[in-house]
Amino acid sequence: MTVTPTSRSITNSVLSKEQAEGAGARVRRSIGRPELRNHDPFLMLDEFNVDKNGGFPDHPHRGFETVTYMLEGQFQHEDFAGHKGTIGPGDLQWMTAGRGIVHSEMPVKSQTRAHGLQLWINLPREHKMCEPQYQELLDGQIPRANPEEGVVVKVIAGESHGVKSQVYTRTPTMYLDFKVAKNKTVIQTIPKTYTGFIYMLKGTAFIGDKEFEGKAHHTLTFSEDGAETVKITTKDEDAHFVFIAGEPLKEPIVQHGPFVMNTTEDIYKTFVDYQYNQNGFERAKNWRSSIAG
Ligand code: FJE
Ligand code: FE
Repeated sequence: MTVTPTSRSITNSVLSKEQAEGAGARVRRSIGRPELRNHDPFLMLDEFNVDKNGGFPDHPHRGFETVTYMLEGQFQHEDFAGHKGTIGPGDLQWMTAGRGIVHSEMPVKSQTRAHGLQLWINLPREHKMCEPQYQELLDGQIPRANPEEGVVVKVIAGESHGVKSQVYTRTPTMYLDFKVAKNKTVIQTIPKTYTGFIYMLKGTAFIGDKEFEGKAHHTLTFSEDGAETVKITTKDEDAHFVFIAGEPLKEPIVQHGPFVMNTTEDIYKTFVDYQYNQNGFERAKNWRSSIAG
């Protein structure tokens, strides 16, 4: 007989060092780095730090979602359909690229530093070519769970301690931002079949029954043993981390930079569509953002 443990444990811990990305931006890559490739359904997680000279000028996406969560500073975005805005501290942009988005993501120039997280979530085959959609929430519109004094969970997607997010996830996903004071224990439930990880932003947390130590800028991946909770303890330091989990798609992944499809044939079609401004890229013709100059 096999016994299901009560808490998931940690199977891997990887440090993300800063690297150059985009145009003069710096990122700490979590999921997507060589040791953490394709953590199905997640493709990439970057902790980005951009000063006023950097950013991510005009570029396309197809076949997945980008979730941008600001921690400090302001980011502006503009796409080829004229959708634009500014994301400030604590705000969220959940962008379903679907069949195609071309956009620019740049810090607001008067700011000294823009700091945040961008997660790439793969889309299941039947949603890869869906109409693009934005779900945008200001900090104050994101619900909080407060299971005990000193523990605050922002529920970006999914559910924590009875508090549910209204974000629609085509790929079932949990995205929780935890701020935990020292000397606390929190139990977070997680569906049996989900894969998941914690990315540490600040301080130290101890995860699972064996209290695996997690420190800032480390990704800690969960065991896939069917346990339905994750036990998290703090000791002599406060901790800030994100808890991200989702249902694996178990589909073939063919990725070429910002295009993620199921087959090489569909990637080839995507290059043709992008080059000839068709099948979702119509508005890319002669478009240039006004913010990336
Ligand atoms: C990129 C394709 C991309 N990490 N973190 C290729 F889409 C990107 C890209 C980003 C990005 C954007 C933000 Cl706002 C935050 C990010 C990659 O836009 F950098 C490359 N090279
Ligand atoms: Fe982008």
